[in-house]
Amino acid sequence: MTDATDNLHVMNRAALTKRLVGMLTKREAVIGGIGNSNWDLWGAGHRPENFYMLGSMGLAAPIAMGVALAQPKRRVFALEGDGSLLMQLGCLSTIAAQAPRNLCVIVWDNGIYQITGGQGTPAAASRTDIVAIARASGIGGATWAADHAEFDALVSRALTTDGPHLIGVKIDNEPGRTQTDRDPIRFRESFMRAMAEPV
Ligand SMILES: Cc1ncc(C[n+]2csc(CCOP(=O)(O)OP(=O)(O)O)c2C)c(N)n1
Repeated sequence: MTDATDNLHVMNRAALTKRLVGMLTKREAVIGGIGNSNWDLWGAGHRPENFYMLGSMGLAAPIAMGVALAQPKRRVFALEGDGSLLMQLGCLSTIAAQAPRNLCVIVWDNGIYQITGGQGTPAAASRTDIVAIARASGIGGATWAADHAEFDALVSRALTTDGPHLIGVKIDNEPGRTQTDRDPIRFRESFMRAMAEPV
């Protein structure tokens, strides 16, 4: 488990999203946050169990929490940018209080609001440690992934052990590699149909 933000490898969101999706075998739900988080989820190959938040910052983790509480047998992942999570920090306390065992939040920390022009977030230069905030909010197992191997191990842990889990990842500033179709009604309906399928 990695505590400090020192010595963290800077990784790549698109590559790690592909690794994550490649580890999913049981119709796990994945909720992509606004912009790059869901674009790279789309780029990893559309699955009906993916939901793409197309408009608002900070809603990937709350939506994922709702799905996790409603479907305790299904593992659920939220993919969220650091700026978006900072806009909705209270969700960490709510997740800790509700304690869905099947939820894992992955935070892509590039230290910028990249999609609106790269303005710095308070997480820039490690002034704000999102994993430390998550732990102080009551998500005891929150941890930074130091490198690819640790990311894989932490995803594996989230797939097999009780959470809630939160994995922080320092990422580079590569923009999302593709763009999700802007069709929220289709996504909502296909996601709801997929959630009606047993795990
Ligand atoms: C509530 C709200 N405020 C502002 C915006 C405009 N906006 C869209 S994405 C974004 C930046 C997102 O930053 P982050 O979550 O860190 O992801 P990144 O772009 O760095 O991948 C902003 C400011 C919005 N869509 N919703």
